[in-house]
Amino acid sequence: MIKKPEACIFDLDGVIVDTSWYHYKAWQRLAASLSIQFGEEENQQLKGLSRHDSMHKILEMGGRTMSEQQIQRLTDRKNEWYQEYIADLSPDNILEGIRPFLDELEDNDIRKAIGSSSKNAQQILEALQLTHRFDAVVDGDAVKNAKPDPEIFLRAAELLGVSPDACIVFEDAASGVKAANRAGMKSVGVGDKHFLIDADAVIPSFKNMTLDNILALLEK
Ligand code: B16
Ligand code: MG
Repeated sequence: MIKKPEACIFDLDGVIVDTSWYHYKAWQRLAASLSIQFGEEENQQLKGLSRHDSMHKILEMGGRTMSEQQIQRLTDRKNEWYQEYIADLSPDNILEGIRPFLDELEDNDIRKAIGSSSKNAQQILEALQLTHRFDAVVDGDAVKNAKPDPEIFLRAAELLGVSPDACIVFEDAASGVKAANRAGMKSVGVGDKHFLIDADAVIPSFKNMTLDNILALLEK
């Protein structure tokens, strides 16, 4: 069997917590205000991108251009709506299987980090009461380049003091899988295989998932 990793790096939105739905709803509301068509397919292309890059992508989809000042105003509005949607976030929103998997990593002395493009990541981890479970948190405020750039994951490995090839990344976004692959880490997609074709392995969720299950999938 493939060697146990020294560290696991988790994406936040869509892997640890179900907030990706609220990102979707807030972007859809913004796109509607601009009369730009925005559904599930379009949303997949946004996952993992920074707020600013997501806004650019939506404008591109609508064949529109705007000044940076207008873009700033719109992304601020989107974030206000998103903040309203996640105001009641609690540990109940942690996705199924995450807690036992974190326990298993701790039992095996495997380090854990968050690698998220979100500037709301720290606040979300606090609301979930999960901050103390991670040895490092790298979020959208900590880096210059968001996913698909590998900076977020490389910074996490550096903070953990672990070599990139000894890390497994868990990601629900194609852009995040790309970032993990570019960082020279193993990538495990979480969700629909159809959108995660570049991942080394894909799991539907963490429900009933153990480290051995994942290592076996990575070996194939
Ligand atoms: P914010 P992740 C990403 O988080 C989301 O997938 C993406 O939809 C969002 O636009 C991005 O964070 C920025 O989030 O507006 O909160 O700064 O999946 O990398 O944890
Ligand atoms: Mg995500």
